[in-house]
Amino acid sequence: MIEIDGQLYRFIDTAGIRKKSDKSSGAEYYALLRTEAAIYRAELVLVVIDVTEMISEQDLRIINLAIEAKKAIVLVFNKWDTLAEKFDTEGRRELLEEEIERDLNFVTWAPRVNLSAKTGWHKNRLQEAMETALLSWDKRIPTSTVNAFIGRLIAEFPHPVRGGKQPRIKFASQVDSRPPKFLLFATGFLEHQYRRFIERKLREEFGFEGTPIVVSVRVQEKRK
Ligand SMILES: Nc1nc2c(ncn2[C@@H]2O[C@H](COP(=O)(O)OP(=O)(O)OP(=O)(O)O)[C@@H](O)[C@H]2O)c(=O)[nH]1
Ligand SMILES: [Mg+2]
Repeated sequence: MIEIDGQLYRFIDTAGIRKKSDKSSGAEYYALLRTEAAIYRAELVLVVIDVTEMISEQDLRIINLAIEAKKAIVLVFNKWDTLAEKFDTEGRRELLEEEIERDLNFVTWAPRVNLSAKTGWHKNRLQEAMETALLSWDKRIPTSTVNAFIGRLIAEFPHPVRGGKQPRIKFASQVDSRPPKFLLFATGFLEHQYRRFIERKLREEFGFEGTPIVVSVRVQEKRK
């Protein structure tokens, strides 16, 4: 239990999962199982990434586990002291930016905190990012607001016509939180691309920084 600014948090520390660990001992397997269990118990996952090494498959695996478990996420880039100009002779800082752009483009919604556990640099920024993510995870948008927004959106960007048919969203509502879940009632099948578009627009409008969101569609066929 750790108190930060009068707010109490329970942290679960997990064993690091290393690329070079001895697979034959099974240690890596059990570490991953325990990490998975910890993720399921948590509300928020702080994924600590070591900036002295390339973003690894393991890092991406942990992020994916957290997304699948539908938890709030903050990406913590640790050991930033090593990226100070006088130490960063090999241009690690620039490479890191490229790696982030290339490998982490599927979690652009997660806040990122650059810090150094060693020197304490920026450690005060962690709580703000955690609170942002948790607030998003908890957020509830009133149905009237969601509906009005979706109404305006589909008026401006209607679903493409397919085979003479054009599915319409008749009603939309946030049906759950932790994380936010939206249900769209449509007159026909909504294409994957269009769903993604709606999801992106919901994020733009309501700012779900730090949380996955779920968008489901229910198709209600017209009565003959
Ligand atoms: N330069 C630098 N080194 C750090 C920083 N944070 C941790 N380290 C070093 O990294 C090494 C690993 O630190 P740990 O705190 O044991 O890391 P961990 O992720 O808990 O490791 P496991 O529990 O074994 O998975 C140690 O040698 C630390 O001194 C940092 O901000 N800067
Ligand atoms: Mg440790």
